[in-house]
Amino acid sequence: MAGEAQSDCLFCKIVAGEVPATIVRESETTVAFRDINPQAPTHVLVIPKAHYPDAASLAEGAPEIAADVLREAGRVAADEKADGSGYRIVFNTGAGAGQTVWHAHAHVLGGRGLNWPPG
Ligand code: D5M
Repeated sequence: MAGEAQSDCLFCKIVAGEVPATIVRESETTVAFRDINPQAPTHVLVIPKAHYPDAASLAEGAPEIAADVLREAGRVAADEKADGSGYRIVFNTGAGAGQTVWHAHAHVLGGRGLNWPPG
């Protein structure tokens, strides 16, 4: 069923505490933790605790949780003091866009200048 934990999902395992992560924020519906391969001084992933494969399916299936993810992303940026100079929230969607984990996640990137267009 939509939103149910998947036994083969890395981020579901982080939510369950079965895989370690450096958690920086948690809410009733979300977890935020540092990316294992940071691309900027601030690089935090914000995920819904419920399993949805990407941002669009999250927004379709649980729009209130999609909003929670965005709110928490903003709070991460503020906690990290990345909100003054600007930060980016990225949802890679699909293999061609670089998505490698099929559990919706917002990358929060900041703490350095960010080029546009992205690569
Ligand atoms: O982003 C998936 C991101 O997940 C990528 O930047 C690496 C990160 N990652 C992978 N495994 C871990 C663990 N165990 N902890 C923290 N971060 C992790 P995508 O947009 O799907 O490429």
